[in-house]
Amino acid sequence: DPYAFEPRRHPALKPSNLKPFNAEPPMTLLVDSFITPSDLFYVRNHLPVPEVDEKSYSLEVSGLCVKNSSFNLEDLKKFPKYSVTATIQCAGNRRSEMVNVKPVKGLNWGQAAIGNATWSGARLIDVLKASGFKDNNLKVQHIQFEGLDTDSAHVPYGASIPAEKALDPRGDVILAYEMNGQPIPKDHGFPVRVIVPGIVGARNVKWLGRIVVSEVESDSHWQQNDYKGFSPSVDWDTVDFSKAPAIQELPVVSAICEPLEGATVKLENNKLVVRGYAWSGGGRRIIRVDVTADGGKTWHVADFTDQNDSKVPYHWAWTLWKAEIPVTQNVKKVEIWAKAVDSSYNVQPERFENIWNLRGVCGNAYHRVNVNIK
Ligand code: MTE
Ligand code: MO
Repeated sequence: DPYAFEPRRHPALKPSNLKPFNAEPPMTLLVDSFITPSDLFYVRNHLPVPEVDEKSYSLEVSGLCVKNSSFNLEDLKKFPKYSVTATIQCAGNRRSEMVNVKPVKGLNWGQAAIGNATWSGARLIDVLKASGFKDNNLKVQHIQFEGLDTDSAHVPYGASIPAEKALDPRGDVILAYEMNGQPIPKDHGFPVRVIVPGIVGARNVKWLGRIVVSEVESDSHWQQNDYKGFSPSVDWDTVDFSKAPAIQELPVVSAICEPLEGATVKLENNKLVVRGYAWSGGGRRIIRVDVTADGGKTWHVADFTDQNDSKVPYHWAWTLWKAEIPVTQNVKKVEIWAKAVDSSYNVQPERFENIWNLRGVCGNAYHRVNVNIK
């Protein structure tokens, strides 16, 4: 059984699939802490969890401008240890809302295929330099990653990121061996995973086995024929995956975590208390979250309850927010909407209709939640 090495999972995680395992935490637990506890962090596995022995673990580096090198865990721990607090989101987060427009192919994620953790490890650039890398060859365009998890034909999970992200001294790409101060849990890539802050979850390769410095993108299925966006009019008969770029930075997103859809809520001083998260890819900071409970006639600016230092150039972590919305006395039902604005003034689109795509990725329309007022 290829699934013989699956770890134990927190009972609060709600699976959308068991083999491979995919699950997300409840929304109210998600919004409770700026740092998502590791055992509540969503899990997205495409393949069985590989059994990796940390004593025999070895990371291979090869390709352009490097000499073939390998590093065991002790070697990686000798590099300066670097920590980064970064949010990781699956491209399919919120797919279940897009499905209301038209069916799509993909796991039916709610709004919790996202989490924020502190990751620690060696900088990718330090490991490349130790392999003889000198960044003076403009042929180097992509850094490819391979996982130790493989399909039944022994093909590993793989992905790549552009060289300019990988080599940016402020890009904070790390080969992490810790998550929230502990060895990375099995489900999240034990013993080593690459963390690519600001970039879609799919490129944050877990159980990292190989790094290839290259002129070209990874030829992996997940780089070439998945994790790409298309026009709402493209269907499975007309889709041409070679025509769309692979998703890297994700668009601005937010979600209401409290109250939940369909909940009956009590007002506090005639106000409705709404809490949620907001995040944008590429290190773009969240500058505002607007919330309405009257279809957009009046918008209320949410308070940020948790956000990293606003002076740093890149904002890899999410922002948690809270809004208190006055509701007129006799109103019995309201629909709450939330939308975030990032530091490039990108705003979420209003509706899923016009961003629908056949794989159900980048679902970032306004989040809408219906509640009954007690
Ligand atoms: N890395 C490997 N080796 N195998 C995988 O299946 N899934 C990717 C990425 N890295 C995956 C992987 C996807 S699609 C996502 S969204 C994130 O890991 C999920 O990370 P998590 O399970 O730690 O939340
Ligand atoms: Mo994903």
